[in-house]
Amino acid sequence: MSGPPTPKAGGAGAVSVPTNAEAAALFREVADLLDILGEKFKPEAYRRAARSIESLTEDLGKVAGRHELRSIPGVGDAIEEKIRELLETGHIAYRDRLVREVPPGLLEIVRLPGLGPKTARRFWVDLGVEGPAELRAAIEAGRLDAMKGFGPKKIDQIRSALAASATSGVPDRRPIEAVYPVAIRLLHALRDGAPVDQAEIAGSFRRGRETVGDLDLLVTSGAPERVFDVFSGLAEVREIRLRGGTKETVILAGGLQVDLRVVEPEAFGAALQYFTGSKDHNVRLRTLARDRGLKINEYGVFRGEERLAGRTEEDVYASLGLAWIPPELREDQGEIDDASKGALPRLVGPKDLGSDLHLHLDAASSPADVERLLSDARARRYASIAVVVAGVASDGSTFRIPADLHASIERGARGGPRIDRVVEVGPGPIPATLEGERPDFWILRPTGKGAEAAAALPKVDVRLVAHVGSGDGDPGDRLRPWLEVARSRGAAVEIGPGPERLDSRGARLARSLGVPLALPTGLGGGPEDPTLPIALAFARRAGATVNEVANAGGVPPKGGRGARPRRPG
Ligand code: DGT
Ligand code: CA
Ligand code: CA
Repeated sequence: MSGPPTPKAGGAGAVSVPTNAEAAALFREVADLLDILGEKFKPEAYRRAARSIESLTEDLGKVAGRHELRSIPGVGDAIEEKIRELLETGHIAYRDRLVREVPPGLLEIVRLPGLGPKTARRFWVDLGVEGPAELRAAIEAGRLDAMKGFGPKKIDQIRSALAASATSGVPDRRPIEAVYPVAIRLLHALRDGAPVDQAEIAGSFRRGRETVGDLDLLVTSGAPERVFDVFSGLAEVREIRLRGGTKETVILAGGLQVDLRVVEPEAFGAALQYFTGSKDHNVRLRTLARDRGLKINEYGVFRGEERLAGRTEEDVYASLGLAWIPPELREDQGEIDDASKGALPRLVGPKDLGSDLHLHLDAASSPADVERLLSDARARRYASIAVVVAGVASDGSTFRIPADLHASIERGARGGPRIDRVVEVGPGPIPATLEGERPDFWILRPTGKGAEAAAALPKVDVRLVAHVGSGDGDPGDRLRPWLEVARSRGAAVEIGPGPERLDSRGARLARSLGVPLALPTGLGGGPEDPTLPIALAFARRAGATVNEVANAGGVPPKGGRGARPRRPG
């Protein structure tokens, strides 16, 4: 999605050696630039070289070291020289010159879905268009209508591609929970329907980052072509962007880009490590390797020619003297130091969850839904679940679940788990309509009033502060008062996906203030429900251990005042 990476100079005047992927991206960029400049055969030559470089199963530097660059398909004198220049200096002067000849906006146009360099050239030459904004203006002025090859449908496509890319200056990123269902479907489609042995999702998705730019899938297979055929034939896939020997890039119906790479089993762990990133984490790892006289890349960890590790991630980290680092921590925030000292936290995991503190039913829910929650909870061996039976809505009005649901909750849980009944209130006095409620515990949610109003809430047993979002930007000032309320009440704060929960930054702040986290469990949601996996990812990114999660690690305390004498069976 972002442009070709520019190799950065490493520390102490050293040139950071570009990866094969970086080199290929640069040559592909050269091809695009030449196309825009109207060159005839050269662009295809550079693209061919880029494809070959991408399909190499070893480092370009290694091939160069053996003086065998010319054996790479598509690499002749001119390209060999540029590869050497790139490896030695981190730059290709020819590429830099071409960049100066072409208006930068044209490369942005090239990167829009459905558009290529030849089309960008036509906009430039025929219409004088030099960037996305001018292209948008040209479309609105009807100047494309007269151009050959641009029917109304094509023009509409370009218009929406422009609109999608224009929402902000930064590349289009999506909330991870929005990407989760399709990511899981793609993974399972590969595991079940393609000749793959191992298959994993890498990249920011695996790190549980709040937003995802594109998806990175990794598989091992003896038949890459068949894997690509299966993959690009999936219903979710709208178009194939690029297919090489070991990599395919597709665009999904919703516009999301997915990179699928086939790697050797001996290198699967190294590739998984490399493509999980983050880039900053990888850069630090490379430095550490170099300090130890080793080299790490997407094929393994090497001493000279000898591969010390590559098959599993554990081996890769171990060969550098490190404990395996959970992907959620790989952001270069001190985790490599911790791993070298054996000081990584034992992060909370899915098996640690033991109860649910916050389930909602609504007017459309039926007793069968209550049953489904219970049977899911049983399958997960939860000790209890909590259902909101009444409360104050975000608009200040009060609600109560229908009588038949009440009845089924009363009847429910014969064979466990316990059902806690919960009432949600805002800060301030309890509304008259809810005064008679005697729930097992209370949830506090902000309802327009500030956190200071919580002082007026009677001393009821508030066990959770929920429906508080991190919002955009620095969550600190807005969150702190609510977290103080949670702490003073002995309540946990809910984290997880969506605007009404804390993300990993909010979770980190909560931890730093000693406020326990509560994870929504997504009971009843099915295998594609992102709620629990993403909540866990955020908790783990925040460094949370099992002791810091209110609904993890053993049986939760029984309901407070008003608890009925009912036990799990
Ligand atoms: P995203 O897609 O923007 O949400 O973030 P990531 O982290 O998934 O980044 P992406 O998809 O560009 O690449 C996946 C990982 O692969 C990244 O975290 C580190 C590694 N990687 C990919 N391309 C490069 C590269 O050109 N240089 C370096 N050093 N690492 C790379
Ligand atoms: Ca990615
Ligand atoms: Ca990617």
